[in-house]
Amino acid sequence: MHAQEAAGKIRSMEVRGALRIAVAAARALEEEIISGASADDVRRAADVLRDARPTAVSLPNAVNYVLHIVESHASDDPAVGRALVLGELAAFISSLESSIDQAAEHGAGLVVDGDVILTICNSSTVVEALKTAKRRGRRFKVFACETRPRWQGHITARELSGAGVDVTLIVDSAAYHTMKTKGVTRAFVGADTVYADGSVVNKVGTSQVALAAKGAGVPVYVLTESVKFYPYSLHGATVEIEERDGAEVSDIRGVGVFNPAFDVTAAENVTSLVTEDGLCPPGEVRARMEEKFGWML
Ligand code: RUB
Repeated sequence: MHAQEAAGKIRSMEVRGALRIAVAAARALEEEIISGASADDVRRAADVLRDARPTAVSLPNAVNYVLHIVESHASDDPAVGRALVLGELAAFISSLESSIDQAAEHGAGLVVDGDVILTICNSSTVVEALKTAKRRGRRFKVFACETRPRWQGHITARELSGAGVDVTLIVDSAAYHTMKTKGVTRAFVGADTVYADGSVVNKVGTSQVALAAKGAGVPVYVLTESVKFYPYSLHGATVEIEERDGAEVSDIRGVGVFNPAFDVTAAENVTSLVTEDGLCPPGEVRARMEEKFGWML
């Protein structure tokens, strides 16, 4: 899939979820390079992809890393440079793809028999972790928030049910009540962007789930690959919170709609992040970010 087409699919949310959009963008740039695009063409394609959605930094991080690979071979002999770029790009894409399995593996390791896990939205990392735990023979239940207005929780419920996981849908506003009355033992959520202070941007409603979890004494785990770390947040930058069309929520004439797609969960409401490298308490994010993203800063 070329860059324009990939950007269109990311924009329309046919391809969605922070990790998937990062992989789709990297693959699209790989495709451009394979078809002989010049460095300028690749830069233009990168701009189009980067702008497809604003909140998940996995997208610009992946795009910028591909450009970094391209730039670092700019002075090589063209044929040699191209082969090296494609080799490094393939390794990068495969590391992105394996980071989800590794993060999911660590997430699955947290699941014990008798767990009741609440989740929101559709995080491929969370779903993969729960499927892995199921394959390992763990006995647990899942409550999935529907995730208005685009119902990504239904995708989660379908995927988990298809893997034989005991999953129950709840309306988003039932999260606290469910924690209090159904013995929820932990919340698993995904991430679109992770800030240096350990706070996390994810699907709108995640911060309410985390606040409810705090009130109910339920630990909150954020399953995230480190490609979602936002290195510029080390200097205080934040990402734009995507606001989507009000028509996704309501068509009542004369009534305005505010439809933010993401929110920020404070670090103090996160028990731990779980990355491809294992558990990462919010207080350790800054050090991990500096270590992983030195090339960008
Ligand atoms: C998806 C969403 C997911 C994260 C993590 O939002 O908020 O929780 O992207 O997903 P949208 P993953 O549906 O608006 O893209 O773990 O798959 O990267």
